[in-house]
Amino acid sequence: MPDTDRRTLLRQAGAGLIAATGAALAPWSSRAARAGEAVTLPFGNGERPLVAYPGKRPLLQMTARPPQLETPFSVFDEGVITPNDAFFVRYHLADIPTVVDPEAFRLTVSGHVGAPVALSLAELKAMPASEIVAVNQCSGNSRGFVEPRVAGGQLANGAMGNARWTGVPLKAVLERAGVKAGAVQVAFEGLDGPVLPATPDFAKALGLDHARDGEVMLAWAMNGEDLPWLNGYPLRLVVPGFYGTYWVKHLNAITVLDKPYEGFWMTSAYRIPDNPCACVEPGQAPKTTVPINRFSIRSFVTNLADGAAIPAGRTALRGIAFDGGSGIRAVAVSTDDGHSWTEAQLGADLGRYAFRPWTLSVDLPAGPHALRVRATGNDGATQPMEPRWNPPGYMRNVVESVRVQAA
Ligand SMILES: Nc1nc2c(c(=O)[nH]1)N[C@H]1C(S)=C(S)[C@@H](COP(=O)(O)O)O[C@H]1N2
Ligand SMILES: [Mo]
Repeated sequence: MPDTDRRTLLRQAGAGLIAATGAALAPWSSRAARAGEAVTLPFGNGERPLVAYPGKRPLLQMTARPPQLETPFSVFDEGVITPNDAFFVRYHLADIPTVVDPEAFRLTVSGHVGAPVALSLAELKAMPASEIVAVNQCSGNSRGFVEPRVAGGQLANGAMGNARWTGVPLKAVLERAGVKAGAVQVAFEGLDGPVLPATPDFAKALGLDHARDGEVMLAWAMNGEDLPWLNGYPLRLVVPGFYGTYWVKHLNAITVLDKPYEGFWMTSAYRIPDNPCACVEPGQAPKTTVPINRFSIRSFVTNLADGAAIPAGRTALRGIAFDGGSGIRAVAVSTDDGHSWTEAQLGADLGRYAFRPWTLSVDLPAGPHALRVRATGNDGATQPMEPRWNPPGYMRNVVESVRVQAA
């Protein structure tokens, strides 16, 4: 797209977010233009104001500093791609960048490399591009439903989204600097930082083989447009199938390491029990932990909300499913508490990291019903009927159930 068209588009869409000669996030005052309404999520302390940030439609605000916004669940019924203006926002540190000059921006690749490089956006965009449709999901998505309750952001199911990412494979960028023998990991840092110097800066690391798998990418575009500011403008890491914590936003520094990265966000935070279910008895602490990694498999009904009143009879159900990259083999629905399951029809396949849409018509006589949905991956993994529990409330993937009243 010619630059002038892009600017016009961004001006129309982004409420003045991107200036013609550079880019800046609108000041706080105009940022928090309230949409005025509030939503109550179905758990204790679930009241959330709907707030419209620059480039975003009104989203459920979990915190304002830093902005943490959840996608209203009805958005997932609008289409299999999550629109940029509805995509969730997660930050750890309040000092988020508010100005980026796309001409002056550099991505550095240094550490255990032959020759450190500093690449401009133009240089990155001149490399052979890659594209992938992939789900980004926060480790703590759905944490608000965890019983017994756990500490952390109390999210419903809207800390996920499915987008088409355009960028350059990390592998190609690492080759530009030349990874030296003995390298074991690659660490990633963005432009945001802590407000207090004592707070550890946000940084994540991947194993070298993973970093060079050709799928992990540095993305500058999301659904055909520049990354929204709050989703990491001008560049972010995309780690298909892995939890969002690795998808470092405003990415500006890559460091190749000859020993494992020791930073707080790898060695203390974002860790799961080191066992096949990533779970422990409620209230217990795991003996050993490992860094969180691939998504657990999930599925949802998107066209009926819990508590909906519907006409009795034939009812069309719609929804989505996804996993950590094996791809969805089947989705099934039960209307009898899991005794019997009817296989749904799978929709368009946008790739093994994308939301997979599904549809099914069911007969619902007058009365109350619980609609349960369960996906199975190509790797044979499926969803449990009972929720797993771990202290940080990560990786929830219990079979969801939607209660409806047919009349
Ligand atoms: N620079 C930076 N990148 C970050 C984070 C952050 O705090 N700072 N949070 C991570 C986490 S935990 C998640 S879930 C995703 C969320 O991506 P989104 O805000 O684009 O939805 O960003 C990741 N990348
Ligand atoms: Mo996250």
